[in-house]
Amino acid sequence: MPARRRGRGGKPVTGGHLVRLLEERGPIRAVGVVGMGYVGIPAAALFADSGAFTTVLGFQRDSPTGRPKIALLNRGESPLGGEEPDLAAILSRVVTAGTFRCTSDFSEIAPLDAVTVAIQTPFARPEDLLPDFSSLFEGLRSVGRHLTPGTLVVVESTVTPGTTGGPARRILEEESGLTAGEDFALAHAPERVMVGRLIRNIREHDRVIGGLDPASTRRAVELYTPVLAANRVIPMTALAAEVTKTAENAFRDLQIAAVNQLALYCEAMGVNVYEVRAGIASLKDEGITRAILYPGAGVGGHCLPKDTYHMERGVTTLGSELDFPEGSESLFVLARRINDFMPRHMATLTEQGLARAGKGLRGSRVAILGWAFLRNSDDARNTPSEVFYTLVREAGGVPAVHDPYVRQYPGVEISGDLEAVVRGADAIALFTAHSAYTSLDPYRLKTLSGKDHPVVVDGRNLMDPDAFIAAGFVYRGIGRGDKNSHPIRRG
Ligand code: SAJ
Repeated sequence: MPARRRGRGGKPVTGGHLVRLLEERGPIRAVGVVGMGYVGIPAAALFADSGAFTTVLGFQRDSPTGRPKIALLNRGESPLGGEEPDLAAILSRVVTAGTFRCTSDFSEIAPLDAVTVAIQTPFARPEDLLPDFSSLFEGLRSVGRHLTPGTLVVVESTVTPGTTGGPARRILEEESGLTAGEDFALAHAPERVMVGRLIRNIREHDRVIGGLDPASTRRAVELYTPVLAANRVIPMTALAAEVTKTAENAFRDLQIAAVNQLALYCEAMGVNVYEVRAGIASLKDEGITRAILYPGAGVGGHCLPKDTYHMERGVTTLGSELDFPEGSESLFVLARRINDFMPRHMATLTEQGLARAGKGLRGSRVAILGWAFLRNSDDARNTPSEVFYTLVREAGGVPAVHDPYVRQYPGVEISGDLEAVVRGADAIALFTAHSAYTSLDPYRLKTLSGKDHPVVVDGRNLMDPDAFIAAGFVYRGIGRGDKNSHPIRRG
């Protein structure tokens, strides 16, 4: 391990050395972004397009999947799927202007003034809820190997609280022989982008920026200010920024769990949760809000299912003397359990509906409408539909999946032909609120099913219960306690 930098007399250099180094460097001019994914690409494009920086380099590993990405980006084209407003135009502009270039040569980090790291941190194995930081740490090692005094390093990935000042700092120091907060600046600026609005989110969301020390925070604020449109930079410590990011998603997950539990209660009490929801939402005044969200078939995506566990792991590893009700489970973990229960509840509703039609799941064909975790998206990460699909198969049912956007998924056949998927179905379960499902014709679906009393289970409140009941369906809906015990009509 390279010897740590030492000052006169051999003592480790401490104090305002970093401030002097940053002053000597002057304003940030050359920026690097490590990780050309859905976070790094728009970030690099906006840095390059801001007019504040002369050079922006995108760093991508030279791998079978990385190489084509580099070529595309250097042609000013986006390798990202789906609609991303403004991204293609900005990329083309900055490549033509020569302010952005993509490379796999990490030695080009050495002359840069700032380097951000935007590498995803998925679950290693969802069941053990431990993040896989291997790619992020490999990226940090590449940065550390070429890090020079006075450079700013920013971690944008969502990480367990304590990562920036802990393992990330250690890797950078070990690889460079430099000291964070003395020889280089280190900060965490969590990404807050959503697929489909990457450019808008970076420009318009307030930006939480947390440095290991005040000088690092100030330097990171200098880096991001030029790309923020009207919004604010919110400076804090790196640890506070890590907690902010994981908690903001834990809170959203909690809000969804609260209304999901209310939906289960309304089913049990014979009430329509959507009427109750509208009633609750009507109470608003200065400073009074219920922020009640929507119940549904489950919570998927790349953020909410994991960020609660990042926060909980932060408390476990960093928390000293946590004072909490004896033997009580974390509210946030319970929220995760409730949200993860919803696709199971969908299976129960399906079984109940089939029983009303004198059938069971075994041998029944179950059409699943929607595989994406979000409406009108092709993103299927951690989709609740997969939990339901597995339950149906384990019960001896035959699932058939339709999605208008998702074309492929490991081990699952997904069709874009709705009528083919519904044909012969004993039950139809709606999981994703795609626009394609907002005007389904009950009589057409019943004809396609070929059944006297097919079952329909509405996981996203898209269907009119009375219309489907009138057509002869057995109806079940999340939160529809007012309809779930309806008499069966001839249709
Ligand atoms: N969901 C519900 N009920 C709701 C809202 C969402 O069941 O009322 C479900 C969705 O169906 C989906 C899951 O939750 O399966 C996640 O939906 P989401 O709207 O939270 O979308 P995400 O996962 O892309 O969340 C992102 C997050 N943004 C970032 O991490 C930068 C989250 O912090 C944002 O609040 C959210 O976008 C947003 O508000 O758009």
